[in-house]
Amino acid sequence: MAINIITFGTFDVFHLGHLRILQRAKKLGDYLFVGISTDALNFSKKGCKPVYSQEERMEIVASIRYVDGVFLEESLEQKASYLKQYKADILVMGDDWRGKFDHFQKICKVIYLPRTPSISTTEVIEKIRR
Ligand code: C2G
Repeated sequence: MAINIITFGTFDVFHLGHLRILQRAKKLGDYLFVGISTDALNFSKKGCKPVYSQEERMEIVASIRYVDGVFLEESLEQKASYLKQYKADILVMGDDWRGKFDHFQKICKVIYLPRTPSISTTEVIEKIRR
């Protein structure tokens, strides 16, 4: 039986940290599905609009060779239904989310992978600004 992996994120100003979590997530199974935070969800979480629109972020992530499908994550509360819809066997998140998704362990396995050090969208934006 194929193993389905699912992960979520904004993936704004796509960088190596994003690429590496997708690569490592894909290695854990056969199919990788990625929920991309909508612009509205991002605004509600972080109080600002992403640099790239949800359509642009979806198109970029969908083109990554480790990714088999993308969809929009409209709200954090719908996570359980996304996990069921995509028949997820494993939910992968970066360890900045450690512990936050443990309650989904009744639906699927939950794995937190270490973040790639020293890179973030915020830092890239800061570097360009300077
Ligand atoms: N990431 C990483 N290394 C970095 C930066 C990010 O491994 N240096 C991972 C994060 O841990 C996350 C994924 O890349 O798993 C996407 O990162 P973000 O776009 O920052 O995602 P976020 O806004 O935290 O959205 O429902 C959960 C949210 O949608 C997660």
